[in-house]
Amino acid sequence: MSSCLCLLLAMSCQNTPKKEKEDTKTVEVKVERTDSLSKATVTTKKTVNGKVSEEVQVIEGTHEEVMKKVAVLTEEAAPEGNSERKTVKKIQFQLDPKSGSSTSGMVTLTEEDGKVTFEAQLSGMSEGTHAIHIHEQADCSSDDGKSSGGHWNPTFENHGAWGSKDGFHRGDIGNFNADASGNGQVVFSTDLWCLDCEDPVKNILGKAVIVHQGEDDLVSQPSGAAGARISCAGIIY
Ligand SMILES: [Cu+2]
Ligand SMILES: [Zn+2]
Repeated sequence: MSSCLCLLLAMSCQNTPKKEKEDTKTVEVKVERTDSLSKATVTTKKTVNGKVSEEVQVIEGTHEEVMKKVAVLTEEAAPEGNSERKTVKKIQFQLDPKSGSSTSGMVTLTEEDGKVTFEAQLSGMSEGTHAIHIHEQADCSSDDGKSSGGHWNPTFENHGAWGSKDGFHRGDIGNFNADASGNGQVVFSTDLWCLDCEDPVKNILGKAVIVHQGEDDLVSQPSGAAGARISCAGIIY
């Protein structure tokens, strides 16, 4: 398994604008995580009187060690309370074929300004409509993808169309189309999710993305009768 799992945090701050030109500082942290080791690339970009400078630091070690050092460096570069912080989180991972299919793809999740955007590029499907959901667990170990559990449903509602008055699972993304070449794209945005936050009703980290062979009828309980699970990925970094 070689999926690129990265987290990107960007923070920018502006110094008190006494001067004519605004001084800005941006700290960008990219964390790549593998089973044993993590690597963080911390890029600090400064603009002083219109002059831009950039510094890059690379930290390697266990995930905990790396995240500790990242927190220290970030605080040094853009002290909390003394700078405007804006955090952009980005996680990218690969979808792997399941149930004997050859459906794979790339998912990019970005959180910015309280909104999570989900983007997936998929290939190797039959032409037509397919369902895509967030399921309960980041476990794609079984051949049929069922190790990922049922639909993620932290609010204990019925399965349904996203936003339905009659209820819907927070994992009910819905349907998308694959073209004649078997390629498809999903772009979805919501403020009901977050990446790695404290709210269990919003946090999709540790859950799974599942693509189905069939269409979600948006009515059948508990999961829209969408058929076999043909692709799976854990939302982890
Ligand atoms: Cu599903
Ligand atoms: Zn559902």
